Amino acid sequence: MFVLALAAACQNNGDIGATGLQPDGSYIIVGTEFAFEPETIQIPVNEEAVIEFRNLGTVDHDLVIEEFDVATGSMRIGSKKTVRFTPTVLGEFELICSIPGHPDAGMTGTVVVVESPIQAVAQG
Ligand SMILES: [Cu+2]
Repeated sequence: MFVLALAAACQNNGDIGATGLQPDGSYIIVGTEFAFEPETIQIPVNEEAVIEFRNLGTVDHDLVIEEFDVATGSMRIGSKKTVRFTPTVLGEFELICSIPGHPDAGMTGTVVVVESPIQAVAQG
């Protein structure tokens, strides 16, 4: 049972490409109705974080991390945008799609700022 579930999860991951931490140290976050993939990312403190947000949904979405003044603005279907910021505090911070109704529908996530260096976690 567990193996089957894992295989299904990897297959889904393949459909939208590899999200989360990339080999170059940047991150990819995908937005759909109504969720972020991955829902949680870990980034090292005092290092520039580079996050590419891709809207792979069927309506407009955005990505906002209020704590770090990050906001992509409303993003059209199929578009992507890269944001950069340097966190200087440790902790867990909310990441949301600020379009009305979307956070309540589940478009929220968490940015965890940790001591660097962090270990790459295998995806999928
Ligand atoms: Cu949204």
